[in-house]
Amino acid sequence: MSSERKVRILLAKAGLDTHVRGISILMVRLRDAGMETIYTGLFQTPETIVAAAIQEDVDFIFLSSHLGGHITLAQRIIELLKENGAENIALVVGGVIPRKDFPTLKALGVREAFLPHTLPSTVIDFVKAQIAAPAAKGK
Ligand code: B12
Repeated sequence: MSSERKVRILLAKAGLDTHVRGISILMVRLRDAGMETIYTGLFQTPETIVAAAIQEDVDFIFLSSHLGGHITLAQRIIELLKENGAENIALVVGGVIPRKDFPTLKALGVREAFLPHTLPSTVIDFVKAQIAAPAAKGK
């Protein structure tokens, strides 16, 4: 990992989904691993998430979704990233994401999706691998 700039990750919850335990644990673990984390708080929209991501100059948006809205949310977030010329920000989704939705999410442009009960260490390894391969990351 470059010592110049820490990787920056925006963690987001959208709509009426208040399942915050996973994202809270993840945020602390990412921080402990030396990454910069920004949390949006609850009840966000794709518009507020993308605006915050651009303003905070993040590398990743981590959308945590537990109530089944992940495909609609991901589609809109990716649309907004494109509209704002911010395709370099990678969208990653986790929470309660069924495996059957992975192909749809990937086709929309989601960088990676994670199944329920994914360990923070798995997510940290993923981010480190993305940083080590900047071409894959699109930056
Ligand atoms: C605890 C819980 C609640 C608590 C939430 C407390 C809180 N403030 O967080 C309460 C009781 C409030 C609740 C309410 C509801 N819940 Co609830 N809840 C759960 C439960 C049992 C556990 C979630 C949890 O905290 N897990 C522990 C954390 C640590 O794990 P995690 O969230 O999976 O996160 C880890 C990973 O997934 C990953 N991760 C998480 N997010 C992300 C994001 C990214 C980008 C990445 C990379 C990784 C990642 O990292 C985390 C750390 O390892 C789940 C069932 C389950 N087993 O998941 C149902 C569940 C999510 N709930 C469900 C439902 C339906 C509801 C209610 C609608 C019930 C109702 N009728 O009122 C409400 C909705 C409330 C709302 N507005 O959001 C359903 C959702 C169904 C679906 N998606 O199809 C589930 C799946 C239960 C079920 N089997 O039906 N719930």
